[in-house]
Amino acid sequence: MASSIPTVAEYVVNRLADLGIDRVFGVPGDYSFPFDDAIEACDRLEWIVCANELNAAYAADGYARINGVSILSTTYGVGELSALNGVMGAKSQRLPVFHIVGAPSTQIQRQNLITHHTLGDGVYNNFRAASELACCVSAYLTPDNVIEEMERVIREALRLCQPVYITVPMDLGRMPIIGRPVKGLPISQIKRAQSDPAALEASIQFILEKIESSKNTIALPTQFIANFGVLELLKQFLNKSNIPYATTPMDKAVISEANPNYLGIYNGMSSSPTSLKATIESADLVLDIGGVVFEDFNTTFWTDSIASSRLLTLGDQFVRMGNTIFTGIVLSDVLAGLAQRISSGAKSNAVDSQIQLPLAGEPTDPTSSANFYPRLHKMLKAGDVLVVETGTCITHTTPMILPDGVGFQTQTLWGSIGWATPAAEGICMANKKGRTILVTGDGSHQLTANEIGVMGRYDIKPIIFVLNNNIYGVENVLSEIGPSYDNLAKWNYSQVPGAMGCDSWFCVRASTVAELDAAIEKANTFDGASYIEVMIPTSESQPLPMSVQNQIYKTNIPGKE
Ligand SMILES: Cc1ncc(C[n+]2csc(CCOP(=O)(O)OP(=O)(O)O)c2C)c(N)n1
Ligand SMILES: [Mg+2]
Repeated sequence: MASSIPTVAEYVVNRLADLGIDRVFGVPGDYSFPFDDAIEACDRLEWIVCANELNAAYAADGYARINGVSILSTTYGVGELSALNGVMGAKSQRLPVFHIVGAPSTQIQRQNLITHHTLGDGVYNNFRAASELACCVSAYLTPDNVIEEMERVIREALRLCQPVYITVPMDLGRMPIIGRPVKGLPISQIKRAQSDPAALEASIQFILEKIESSKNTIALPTQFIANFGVLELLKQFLNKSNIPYATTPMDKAVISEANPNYLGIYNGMSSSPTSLKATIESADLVLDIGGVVFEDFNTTFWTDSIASSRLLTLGDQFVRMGNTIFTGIVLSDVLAGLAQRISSGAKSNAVDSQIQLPLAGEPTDPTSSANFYPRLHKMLKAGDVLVVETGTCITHTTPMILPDGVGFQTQTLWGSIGWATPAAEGICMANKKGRTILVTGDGSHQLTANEIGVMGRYDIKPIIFVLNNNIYGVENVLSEIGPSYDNLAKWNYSQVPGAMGCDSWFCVRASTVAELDAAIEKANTFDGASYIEVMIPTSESQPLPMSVQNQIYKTNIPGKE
């Protein structure tokens, strides 16, 4: 910090850095200069200046998925509003992103001066409600409230696992704080919330009894377990109990898929293997650990059917089975109690489900989904994180059984295309264990491809596959006519990194299986970023037959015939 007494802005960024954050994603702006300068001056934080605020928000989302928490810095009005879609996505996916925003000084406000980034109406809080909506809690800082306010918002962000909105007028941001600064702990050492002891004991007892009296129990662990920082407790519980588990697409690979107890992906009528739907829906007891999102894309249009009398949810601050509900309890305590007290279960007889997809295709064959995905699967190894965009790539990658230690990140619920490219940047910066491999459709990539230049600037080394089918393929499939609005502007994708200054990147277009094999081999050994454009026939994306579309859109919407 610049002086012994930090300014409000310096205090904020340093207090957040205490949580174990080493970068800030954002775009600077004059109202934010107090924050921008404080970030620059903080030797624990690196400024990652993104191509725009939406990209920055997606990158902060990605970084928080691996690191547990992140910082996004934008300027008043024009900046914060551009970030909103991304921050809202982080809210829906339950990620604590601290969104810090500088505002016009209170001197400007008191004089009622018309100033830039406003509506010219002399109102300075027009955007507050919009930004607040994307967060679980907000703070309006002054020199004398900043210490307490930071403790409050950090606590709430971690308790609720959602974004926070923090703003300060420029003049106040540059003033020294009043009071005694707090030196915080890294998130791994913070107890995020506490349970009522009696409710906790009753809920654990209830769960143990249900498991004890069930002949076959199946667990559905969720991504939220990782977000809440209690993955190790989940692993202890499942390892000790030997309860078999599956996940929904949104929760894929939250724990290892290379385990005899792993059953597959529960996705309603598209479950993988197909028999898994019946296996889960006929189980005596299904343990929803963290709160499964029974959403259309996560259950193939609500074709899930688990009787509520057999579904035991270990939720965020509650446990529920039918009408029995325990409240005032937190997941970490419930899982810790279960891990400690569950009886050891017999080892499963199931065989290790690791399956390598057959490598289809002759060297001269044109590239296609049929020959691309098995090759993608083959290159994966422990430490890798696969980041997959919304689009046809998600349907192909969801059923893949991933090797031990391979992570999988997607934005199933919020589903904002363009997310994956900047999110891969944030994930790559947080992922110290291995490679970050992005798979994106071309249409999605066009929304946020300018972030490639930022990746080059900060010298990160992702492996990027852009699937060029020249169409919004998945939309075309879902449309009965295959409309022209799903066609794309033709880009020469493999030239994009070069144009954006990524001079040392390995960039190539693969049109045949031989070219794809050579590209993957090079990416596997190259000490640098790789960008591989894979040609996929547009003809793969044919509209689904009307009968199937009717099934998707009408028959399975609850309450409709
Ligand atoms: C921000 C946003 N805009 C529009 C959509 C609607 N949408 C969903 S998937 C998709 C097309 C994706 O196409 P592409 O990335 O090329 O993947 P493909 O299916 O062709 O492999 C669109 C436009 C969305 N989900 N998010
Ligand atoms: Mg496409």
